[in-house]
Amino acid sequence: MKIYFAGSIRGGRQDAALYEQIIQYLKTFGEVLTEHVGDPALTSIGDDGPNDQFIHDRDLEWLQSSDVIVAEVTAVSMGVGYEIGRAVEMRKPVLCLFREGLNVNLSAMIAGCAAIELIHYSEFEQLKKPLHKYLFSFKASK
Ligand code: 6IA
Repeated sequence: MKIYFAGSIRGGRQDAALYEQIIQYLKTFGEVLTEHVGDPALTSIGDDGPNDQFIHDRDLEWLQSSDVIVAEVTAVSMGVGYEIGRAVEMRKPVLCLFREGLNVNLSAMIAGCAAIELIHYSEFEQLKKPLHKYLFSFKASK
């Protein structure tokens, strides 16, 4: 199973360590195509590598080739929202993860989309069980 993990880069790197934890857990279910999203060395400047068109086109190819998209949506990110929208258009299964209690409101365009599965949680350990349930049932249905 190919998993596309989406998390904020230029939107802010405050959750980078959490992304890394989630990615390591996701790797027990399949191949994570976007491991760099959890790289603590990747800053919100995010322009120390290939140009933006290269990043966009390569990421969309990965998105197209993935079986499932898991997006951490607590940190507001234009790129993550864009990836989710494109994935929904591609009719890919999309699972969003949102942390509660941080005085952040989730966009209605994510919370209100019937095609998106949403998990509310407050810390990583709490996430394991529902993530396992979602990915395991998904894997079994393939
Ligand atoms: O708007 P944002 O930058 O927060 O968007 C983050 C999302 O877009 C992530 O889920 C990534 O999949 C994708 N994305 C945005 N910027 C990059 C990027 N930057 N590299 C890979 N994916 C990206 C350059 C990194 C640098 C080491 C060359």
